[in-house]
Amino acid sequence: MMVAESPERLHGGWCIGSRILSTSRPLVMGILNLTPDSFSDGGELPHVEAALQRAARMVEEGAHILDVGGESTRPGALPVSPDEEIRRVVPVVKALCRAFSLPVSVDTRKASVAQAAFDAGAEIVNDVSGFTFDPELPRAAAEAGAGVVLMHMRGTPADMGTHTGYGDVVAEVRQELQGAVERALEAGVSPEAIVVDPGLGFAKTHEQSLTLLGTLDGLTELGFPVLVGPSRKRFLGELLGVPPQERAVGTAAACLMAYLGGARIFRVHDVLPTVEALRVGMAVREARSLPASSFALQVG
Ligand code: HH2
Repeated sequence: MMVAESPERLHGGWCIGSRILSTSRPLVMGILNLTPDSFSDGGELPHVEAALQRAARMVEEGAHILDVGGESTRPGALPVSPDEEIRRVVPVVKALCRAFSLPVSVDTRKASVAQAAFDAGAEIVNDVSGFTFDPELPRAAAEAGAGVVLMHMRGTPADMGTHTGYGDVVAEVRQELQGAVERALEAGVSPEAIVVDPGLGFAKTHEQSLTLLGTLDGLTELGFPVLVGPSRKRFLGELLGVPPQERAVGTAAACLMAYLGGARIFRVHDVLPTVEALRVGMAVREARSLPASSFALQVG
């Protein structure tokens, strides 16, 4: 099935249950990893109170969405049982929904975990497998009316490093994301609920991640808002020669480049630097669209 028209252009936003998040301005998704083994922040949020404190700071810094994860997807991470993932995620989702009014997303590949998170108040499912891992997940998302992030990956976190053989990485990622979109639509997910993500670092070499970051028009053509997740990733570490906790500036730069290339949602650990970079990007875009005379008036 071809997507003839862009839901983003038609509706100007991302429909999540009963709300619409406008994508006319960039949206920042703050990462809350409730895992002992995430690549950059594993073990930092061992209890609900720590997650609430981190979330409060993210909200203050300008986050629009909070993304809660209970299973690391770093290369070689050990799989987590659904029960353990639910045990990690659900109390935090409940507490976040009580404390804040912004939408909470659950980063999971599993229908049972997503369902438990929806029951606890989550409104988005962020699936790094692009609806390839659990055949029950698309229907669970459709029935909940959830927003859906479909990320591109090949293989699993355990073996994705061996799946980087692309001819044309942009064309192939676009085509495989189109397949993910079709799985979502067939299960009854509304087109306006869908966001696509190139999956930076997932079955991608450093060069492939950079190519995707610089060629996002290949994905915006699909007609859905594009999310990117460069945060603290290894391709930035390779470039900058710094450890994960020192990659916030590189992350903000990557997000700004992606924003100028058409991405609209940015999944990050360090909210403030990315919010500030995006504000500069927005101001430059707005200034460019002003008539020359009004610019002269402003500076004169
Ligand atoms: N990256 C990670 C996890 N989830 N979701 C989307 N949509 N896009 C991404 O790029 C993405 C994602 C990996 O980062 P992180 O959560 O920091 O690490 P870990 O998987 O080790 O918990």
